[in-house]
Amino acid sequence: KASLPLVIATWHVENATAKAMEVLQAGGNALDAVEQGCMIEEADVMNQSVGKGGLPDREGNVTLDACIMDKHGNCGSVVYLQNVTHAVSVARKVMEETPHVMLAGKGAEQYAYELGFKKENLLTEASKEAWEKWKVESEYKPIINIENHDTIGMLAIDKNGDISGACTTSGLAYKMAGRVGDSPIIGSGLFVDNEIGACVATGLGEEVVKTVGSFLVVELMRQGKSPQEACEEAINRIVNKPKSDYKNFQVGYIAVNKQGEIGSYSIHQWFSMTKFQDGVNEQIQSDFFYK
Ligand code: SD4
Repeated sequence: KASLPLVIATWHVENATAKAMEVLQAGGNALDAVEQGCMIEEADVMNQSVGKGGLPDREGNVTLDACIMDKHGNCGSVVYLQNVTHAVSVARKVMEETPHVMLAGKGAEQYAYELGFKKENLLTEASKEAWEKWKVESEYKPIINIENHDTIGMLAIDKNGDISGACTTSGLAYKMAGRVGDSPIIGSGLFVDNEIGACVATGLGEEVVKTVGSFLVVELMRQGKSPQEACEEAINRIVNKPKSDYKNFQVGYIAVNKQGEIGSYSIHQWFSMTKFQDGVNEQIQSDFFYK
């Protein structure tokens, strides 16, 4: 039996998994752990794909997508949230304090201010400069593994064996204004079923949405596949589509099951997962499809 608690996250985010583990070690539950873990990346201005410092859309707006899901199957999400760093915390409030699952744009922002979240300019000088440079050619194409760490998706199992997950992102750099990705869409960017396991996605959100990727991975685990097999099958669904353009985009999944077994798989090389278990906080390179 796997040793608990356990935290896994997309990409190379050891500070975030360390925070989550600290919460778990202090007796916190998996929900608190994933929220606080994700907040580390949201506040990190060096991470240009999450929260403050995120790369803007093609008109210069930084817009955030995030969601969270607990052991009871409750979920909350925010889409197209502007001027508030901790999108994952607003998503948690949507889950816990409102009769709704999803708040978008101005309404989500207004709700955040009512809760006492601070209004902040999320476009840092570095991200503004990158955008201005991009504008010269304004060529839009998905960039594979644009950074070594990216959207953060995190899954945790606490010492009681209960699972929660969260996901937060500024979405694709230079997306069209108004674009929403997979990350705040329950079942696509994230899915948690405390009986079975959980999955979170990263990469080109459009492709994840089209295959309802995270729900698919959890359902495959329900049918008996290991987390690794389930992630591989979900990637296969994308790359095996007739006319799939998979050579030009990345998608990666990480998953955990109720037994604490983990898996990860991506289309292209250099996707990684960070795992914190038994006192070891390590980056694990993911196996991948396109060799
Ligand atoms: C999106 N899935 O908005 C996110 C972006 C991402 O690695 O994960 N990038 O489509």
